[in-house]
Amino acid sequence: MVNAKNIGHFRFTIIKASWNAEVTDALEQGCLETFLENGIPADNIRCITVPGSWELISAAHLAVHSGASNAVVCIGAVVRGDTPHFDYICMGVTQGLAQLCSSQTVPVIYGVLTVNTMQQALDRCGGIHGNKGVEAAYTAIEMALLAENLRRE
Ligand code: RBF
Repeated sequence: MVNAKNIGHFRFTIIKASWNAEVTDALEQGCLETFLENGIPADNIRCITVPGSWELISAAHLAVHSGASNAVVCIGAVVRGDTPHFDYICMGVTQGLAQLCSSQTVPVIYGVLTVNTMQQALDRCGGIHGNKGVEAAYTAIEMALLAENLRRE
């Protein structure tokens, strides 16, 4: 649990890619439950689905510029295949989200698994390595608090 004052006024957007849905559904669930457990009302959490991780970039851009969120969490799972697509998608998504982070003031949280095997993804969405969606939610809360505190100074 977050040891912080009232954070019930925060609004969050979770954007989930549908590719490898077995993984991303579990990440989204972990993220959503963590927000709820920490006192964020369900009405303050917007869940959006996009086709693949590549589309996280434009959806995050739209979400940030809608001005309705204290932080935006991007959730995806890119699993290495037989072609160089993995490298291009990982690089594109990472650079696209990094560029979005540095060009505006709403925190954008990177909840994208980039793994060599499906087992590695399953281990990180509720398996032996925890659920990275839960970690993404805590990161979003921490960054939303930071942004709010800095704005008040
Ligand atoms: N999207 C993912 O989120 N994870 C993947 O592992 C993934 N692998 C892909 C592999 C190939 C060969 C292609 C063409 C697309 C893949 N995508 C994946 C989808 C991609 O993020 C995007 O939705 C599409 O390329 C349409 O812009």
